[in-house]
Amino acid sequence: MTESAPKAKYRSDYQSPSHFISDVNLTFDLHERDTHVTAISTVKQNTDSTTLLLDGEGIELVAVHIDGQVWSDYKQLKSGLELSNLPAEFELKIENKISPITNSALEGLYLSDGAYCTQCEAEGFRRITYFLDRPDVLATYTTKVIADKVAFPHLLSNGNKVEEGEVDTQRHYVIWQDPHPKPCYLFALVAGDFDVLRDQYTTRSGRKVALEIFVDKGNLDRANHAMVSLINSMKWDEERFGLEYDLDIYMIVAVDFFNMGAMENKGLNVFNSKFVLANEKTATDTDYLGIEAVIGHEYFHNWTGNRVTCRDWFQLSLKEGLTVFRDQEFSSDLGSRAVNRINNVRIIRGPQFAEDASPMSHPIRPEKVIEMNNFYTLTVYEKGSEVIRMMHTLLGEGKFQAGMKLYFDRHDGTAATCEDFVCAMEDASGIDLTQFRRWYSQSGTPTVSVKANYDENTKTYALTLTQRTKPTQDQQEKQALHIPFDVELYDSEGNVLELQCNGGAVGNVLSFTQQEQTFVFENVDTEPTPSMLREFSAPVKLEFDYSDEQLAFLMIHARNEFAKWDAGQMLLAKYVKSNVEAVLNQQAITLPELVIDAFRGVILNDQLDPAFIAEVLSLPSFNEVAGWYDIVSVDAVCDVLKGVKHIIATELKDELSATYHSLGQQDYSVNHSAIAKRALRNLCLQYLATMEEYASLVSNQFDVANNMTDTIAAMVAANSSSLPIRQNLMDRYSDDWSHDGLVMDKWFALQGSNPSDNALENVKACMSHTAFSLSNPNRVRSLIGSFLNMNPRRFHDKSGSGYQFAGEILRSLNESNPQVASRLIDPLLKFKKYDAKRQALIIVELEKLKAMDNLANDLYEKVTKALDA
Ligand code: B3K
Ligand code: ZN
Repeated sequence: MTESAPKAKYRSDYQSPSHFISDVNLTFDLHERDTHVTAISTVKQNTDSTTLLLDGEGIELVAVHIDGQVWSDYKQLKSGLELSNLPAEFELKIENKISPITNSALEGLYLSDGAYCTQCEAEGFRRITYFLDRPDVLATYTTKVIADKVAFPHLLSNGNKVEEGEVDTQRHYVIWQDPHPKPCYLFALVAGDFDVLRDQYTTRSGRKVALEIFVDKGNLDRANHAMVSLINSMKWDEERFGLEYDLDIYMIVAVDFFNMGAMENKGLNVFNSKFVLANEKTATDTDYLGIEAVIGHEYFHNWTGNRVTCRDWFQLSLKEGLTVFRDQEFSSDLGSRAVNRINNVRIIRGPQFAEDASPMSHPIRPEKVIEMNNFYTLTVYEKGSEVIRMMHTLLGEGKFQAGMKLYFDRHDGTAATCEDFVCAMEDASGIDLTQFRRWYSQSGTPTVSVKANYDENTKTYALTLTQRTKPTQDQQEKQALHIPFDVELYDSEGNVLELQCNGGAVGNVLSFTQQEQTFVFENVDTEPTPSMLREFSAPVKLEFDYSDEQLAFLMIHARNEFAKWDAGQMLLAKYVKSNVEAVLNQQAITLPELVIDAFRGVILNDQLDPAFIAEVLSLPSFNEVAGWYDIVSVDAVCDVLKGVKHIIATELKDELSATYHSLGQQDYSVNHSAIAKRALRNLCLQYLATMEEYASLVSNQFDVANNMTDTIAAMVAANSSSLPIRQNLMDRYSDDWSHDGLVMDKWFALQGSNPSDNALENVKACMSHTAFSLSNPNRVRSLIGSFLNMNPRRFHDKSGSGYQFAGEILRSLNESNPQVASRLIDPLLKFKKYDAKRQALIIVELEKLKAMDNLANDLYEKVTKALDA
């Protein structure tokens, strides 16, 4: 373990900074090993302290000047620089050196395939220079970048370009000025040799904005979709939120080495190339939709995150939850609302619920943090977005937008808190959100159990709701939450009943605020079928004893697609659970005719969107199913998911095959209807591939595919059904694409999730593939991440070989890139979900990590939480 244990920070300890910095003048003289940074800041005392503690990590101090004079009254500490006896206002000049080429953690200034780039959120700026690296210190930035002319023709930073010129015959410079005050986490610098895709956008009020997307040389033909998505985002934010862009230029740079998806630096987004580059040969429909969502997300941060930022990092969900909500709405307005909602709900019900139940469980606004990078979580982002969505449901679009407007009126240009946001929503709407605020402070997943009672004499239908949140590791006591509970009642003909309570009509969204609460609906002539938690109106687990007939009924009659899908999922869940029991008792896996017929009805319904049908026919993932159990029987669940898939395939063979053949398309285009057809056709292929007789359909699709979506669908089918042609398809793909890491990521992911016995040896062998590198986060996530997260059978092999492999990789990444290591470790933290033997094997690996003398804070925080549990 580390010599002195890392210290946690608490939300309750927030204090405003001792000093503010109003503007910064930065100069970067770029050299691989020896970049010289000069930072001249205007500093003003904010408290009575004459001491200023600047953050700094891994940097070499060269000189300190105050008001032009050499300053020697300072101490260099492990985590920064302490300046003492300072005047009330002064100009601070710091000179220091950094070494981008040895920066493998990809935080601060580093090299990505020869191009300089930065990543400062959350606390990376302190690896660039000594600074008040906290989001409530907002300054205007002027940045001069100097580098070799030939190797780095493009020198970029935030804001507008104000000057450029030559330093000498070899080196040139550019000066950028960002007029908008920002925290240092939004600072960015890029220097490299790129191809540039250019366009222009004119905002609603007439501002002309230059749009530039920088990609590696030769990749220009893969940048169009990103540009279209950017323009769509700018337009959508004006139309739906009334928000316009505020600079004359918007730049996006795609880099291959990046720890996450993208970063919203003011005016200069840096993106993982995965979320920029796409053409039909290299990218799937899912990639295209991912690009649209991430381009939108980063663009929307310009207002929710940049113009109004976070006071401290505990408030992260203020910008992330809200911006995820905005990007989900963007994708839903542009594409299929139902399909988007389904996919977002799958994330909550699968990995987010799992996080809520894990040793890392935390509220969307955490109380205690050791390493901030560990809190860019599904809880803060996705559950955070659900919390915003619940407010939207309670207020309605009109009042919600009034709340947004008030929020910007009050907080534009400042650093705000989650409380500020809720206050704005409350003040603009007049709706009391006092109890609702508990969603910000309470962790864990509530379960809502419902009991129904129909009284024929009084013609009333009563729903009694109880809510309970299990204790979580971080919080034992749980309180009742304000849950918007959206409900509809159907008569036996499938007509929707108007809801009436206490003699008057009521809306569909019930405010469920107590531990137990009964809602009595009047004038209900016959016993109705309830459709509940419609649109997943709150991030909770629903328990209700539906009969198979009621669920099949809702799959047909529910008015909205999400409710139909959800009924289908509940029906599947019942039979996944009962079959797990059966398998554990050595009985056969079965599905009743009613279930088969219900799904047959959906596949044959030509009124439904094919993309939606594909969602209805998709089984829950292993990880989602695992969440239904305290201790999960890995092999039984895998057997059941495979068995149920096979039964549906054999029973619906004719319908699946006919649908497959009816949905072929000559040309490839990326629009909702074309994507929807491919989605359903490829879903049919996945089912058909479970039957030997259809192996040739898979290889034929691979042979004739004119786009990556169809190619990958064939490979996924061959991989998951372990078809004999699998190896041949894998080899041909690798022959075509070994030169392109991004395209090879799909191949690596298939290797990682390969269900066959020798998957682990193959994964190890793949680490020597020319396209693989442990220093590239995308490669690591594709190959190793998919083995840990998407290959339950092999990762949880009883021998412990999967866990040992994970341990080895984690020990290596702990040194080179702790952030990537910390993401990868998550499945190991959940060891309590497995049997005693597996638990013991995982604990061995966690203990080995804990014993390392250079364990990074990122892993320290997670490993100790898991072992303390
Ligand atoms: N704000 C960044 C995430 C930064 C992660 C730091 N470890 C991307 C985003 O959410 O848009
Ligand atoms: Zn974000």
